[in-house]
Amino acid sequence: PRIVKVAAAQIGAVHRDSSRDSTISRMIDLLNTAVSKGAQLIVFPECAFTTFFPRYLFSDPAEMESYFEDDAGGNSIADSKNVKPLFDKAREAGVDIWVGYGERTSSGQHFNTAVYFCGKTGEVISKYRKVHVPGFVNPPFPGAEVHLEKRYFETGDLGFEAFRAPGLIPNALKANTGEEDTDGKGDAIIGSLICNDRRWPESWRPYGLQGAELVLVGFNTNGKADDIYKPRQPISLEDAREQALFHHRLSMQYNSYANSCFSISAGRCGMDDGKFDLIGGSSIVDSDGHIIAEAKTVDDEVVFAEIDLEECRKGKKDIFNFAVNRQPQTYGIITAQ
Ligand code: CDT
Repeated sequence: PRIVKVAAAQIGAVHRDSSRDSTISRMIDLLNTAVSKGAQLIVFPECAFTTFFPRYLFSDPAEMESYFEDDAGGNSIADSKNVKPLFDKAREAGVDIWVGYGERTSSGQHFNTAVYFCGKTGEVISKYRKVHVPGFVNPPFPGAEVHLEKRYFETGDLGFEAFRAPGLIPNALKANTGEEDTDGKGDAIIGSLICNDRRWPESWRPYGLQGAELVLVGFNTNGKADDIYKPRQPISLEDAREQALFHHRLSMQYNSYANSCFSISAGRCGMDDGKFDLIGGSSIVDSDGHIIAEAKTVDDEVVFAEIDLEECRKGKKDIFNFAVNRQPQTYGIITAQ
């Protein structure tokens, strides 16, 4: 067996005027709780340090910029004074963390980004920039409270590059065949996705093709339908949440199954500013598509599981043995422009 102890650190309501410091201190509490359960890897949500700001149309550009972290590449996010205490804690505890944030590059570009930070080496070892940026550039009518991610983020330009996490768990499985990987790199093969990406099979398959055993996802998903997506028949808040949770689970479960990988999803949830409802449902899903642990609240909560990456072998060697069963010569339409 290749056992690894993992956690999703779900974060409840964070308001427009919540300070970074108060959110970071909640995240450190979550990290400590996860560590006390034995977690080696802790996944935090998308845009974890602030409220989900793309829902606002800012009249003051300085306020918009205040939600971003400056990131010149390399390890800089871990050294950024706004958020350093979280990375320092991870380093101190020797645990790996994955966390999403609004990234402002040195050339002034803005991305919806996540990094994987290795607690043992104290380094950011992977960065991912959200590819499927949903929503609008402009509100469809004045005053519409809609998702404005396309206004604030560029399309991610780093592709779907799987990576190895040094020291997390040895003996990765080879992409395609599920055989032992003897290239000497050894460690678990991991991929990153951010929120809306999880709904697209096209985001998962590149990781599956690289042999991913674990896909990490941060999300902010509305329970209440945005104005523009209002259902024809008004539905209750409870029903709206249930529908949103259904599609979240469907995406995590099917794509974990179809790529024979485990997945961990961590959500920002709860009622932001008393009116923006975000679903919980942070989860750990096995490589057969079963939910093995799921959040019970819409508040700060650690979802924990001990998983055996060896289980990925089953699908990778059998029905989803890509080398044997895929027919890529027939899939051209998927990448045609
Ligand atoms: N954060 C994020 O990507 N949320 C989207 C909502 C899309 S509604 C325009 C999601 O897919 O959950």
